[in-house]
Amino acid sequence: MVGEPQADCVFCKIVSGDIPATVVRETERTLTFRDISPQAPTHLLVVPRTHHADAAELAAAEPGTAAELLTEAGAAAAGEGLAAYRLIFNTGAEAGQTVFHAHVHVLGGKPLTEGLV
Ligand code: IU
Repeated sequence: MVGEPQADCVFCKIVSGDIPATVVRETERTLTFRDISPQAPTHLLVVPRTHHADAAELAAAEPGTAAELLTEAGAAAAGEGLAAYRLIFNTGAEAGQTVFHAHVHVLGGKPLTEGLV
């Protein structure tokens, strides 16, 4: 069923607690944790508790949860003391998506003015 946990999904396992993660925020619908391989001094991931392959699929199925990824990203950035930050939704393998459970990267803590990629 749409949104159901997937046995082979690492983020579903983080949501269920089967795989540990450093969780910084949680809501009824989302979890925010530190990326295991940080690309900036602050690198967080905000994920829905439900399983959807990418952000567009999440938005189609659960627009309220998709919006909450953004409010949680902002709240998490504020919690990290970030005045400026970048949000990234990699969508599709050719765009660099490696985990096919919707997520937004929250990156900050260093200048990010050198371009998008
Ligand atoms: P991507 O947008 O699918 O490329 O991002 C996946 C991210 O998930 C990537 O930055 C990984 O470092 C991160 N990650 C993680 O934090 N914990 C894990 O157990 C695994 C991946 I697997």
